[in-house]
Amino acid sequence: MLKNFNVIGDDRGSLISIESKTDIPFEIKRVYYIFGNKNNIRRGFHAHKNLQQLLIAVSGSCKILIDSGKSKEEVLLDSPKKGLLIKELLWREMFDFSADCVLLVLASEHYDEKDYIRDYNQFLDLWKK
Ligand code: T46
Repeated sequence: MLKNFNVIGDDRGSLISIESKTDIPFEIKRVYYIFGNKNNIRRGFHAHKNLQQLLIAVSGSCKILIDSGKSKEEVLLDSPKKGLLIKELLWREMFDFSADCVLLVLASEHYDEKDYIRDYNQFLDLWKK
């Protein structure tokens, strides 16, 4: 789900504030950011069992493929004013990173490799149950 954030602007510039439970539906337990990606690389290729995340291209742009197991959608993140909320059990791939892209991620849980579903067929099987 794409969200547009309110910009608090004045003659010095702009500021966006994101608060847990108010602007996003979870408590933020972890923050990470992805940057300096090589040309034409694609990242992700997994789903999460429980994790919810909000992705924001705070600089530059990238595209995100969201696959629900039944349909696929491509989302362009090209503004710090936009955030993509990715709930659990959605396959994601990130690609077309601009050289200046900094992809900020706010996450609902601490890092846990056991929460990852990295096998696409296993992901599809979950939706068949
Ligand atoms: C996601 C997309 C949007 C950590 O040690 N701590 C962390 O918090 C994260 C996110 C990663 N790592 C380690 C695990 C790997 O050895 O960093 C390495 C790269 O992670 P990964 O290959 O999973 O990165 P991406 O870009 O494919 O996926 C990341 C997140 O892992 C994932 O949750 O939804 O960004």
